[in-house]
Amino acid sequence: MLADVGFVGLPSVGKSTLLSVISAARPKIAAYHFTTLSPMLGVVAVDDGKGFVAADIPGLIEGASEGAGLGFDFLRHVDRCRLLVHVVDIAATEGRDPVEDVKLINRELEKYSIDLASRPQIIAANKCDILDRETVDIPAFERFAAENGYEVMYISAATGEGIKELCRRVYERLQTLPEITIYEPEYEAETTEKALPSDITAKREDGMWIVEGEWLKWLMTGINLDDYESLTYFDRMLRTNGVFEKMRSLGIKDGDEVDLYGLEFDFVD
Ligand SMILES: Nc1nc2c(ncn2[C@@H]2O[C@H](COP(=O)(O)OP(=O)(O)OP(=O)(O)O)[C@@H](O)[C@H]2O)c(=O)[nH]1
Ligand SMILES: [Mg+2]
Repeated sequence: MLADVGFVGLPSVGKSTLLSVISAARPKIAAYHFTTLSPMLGVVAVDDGKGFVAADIPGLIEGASEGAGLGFDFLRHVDRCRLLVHVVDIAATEGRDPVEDVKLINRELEKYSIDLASRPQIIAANKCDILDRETVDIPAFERFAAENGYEVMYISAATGEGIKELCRRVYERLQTLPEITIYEPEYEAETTEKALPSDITAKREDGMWIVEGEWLKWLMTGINLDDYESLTYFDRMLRTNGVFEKMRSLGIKDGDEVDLYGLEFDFVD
């Protein structure tokens, strides 16, 4: 089952509470950070038989892209989501600034995948039940959202306020969004048995690293370099199979020029 919608946000903003009130899923909910350790899906029903699938994932924090907190390996669970519900603690219960929180999460998403970061977002401004308008500058939050084109819905996962409206709106938005296609060649399993991703060689010619390997060559033949999804897939394959790590161990450093069967780029792990 694939999720149509993914919940993103800092720890303890109420992502799991939200999933628990809109679906039959029973995620763990608690007042400490990183309560959710692995993604969870829920089927959300919106009036007569219509609905969508939502994925609750662990909280992201600053530096998640470098492995801080739980890192963000689980973001692949929302890779195919057509819409993100960005949950923010609008009551600033931990003394944070909701505008900065939204910016922080979006920066981390961008570091993971520009593609994922550019998916449409609805901001679910949660914990409205305990919002104190004297301490939180709501007009400033509204201005920030308007300037960035974010739709904001004020909710309380605790009292149920605004929850029905949020679900309806998510459903409506989904109707206008195309399916996400992620390029994955069908012959992957068969070929990977023959060669290992780590079997690569690197030699330096005129300041350029020439990197070669059977698995790499096989991967390259299935990639359409003009297609963004395809390149994203390629990057992910190299990353998850430890090829960047291996390249580093062969002496390749940040900023070095690399040639992979004609694909030239500056190495940045
Ligand atoms: N007052 C109030 N508290 C809420 C609301 N939503 C969630 N909470 C509380 O906030 C705390 C964190 O909620 P979770 O749903 O576990 O938060 P999360 O975003 O899933 O957190 P992680 O899994 O750690 O990323 C819990 O104590 C919830 O009871 C809300 O709308 N109002
Ligand atoms: Mg959670």
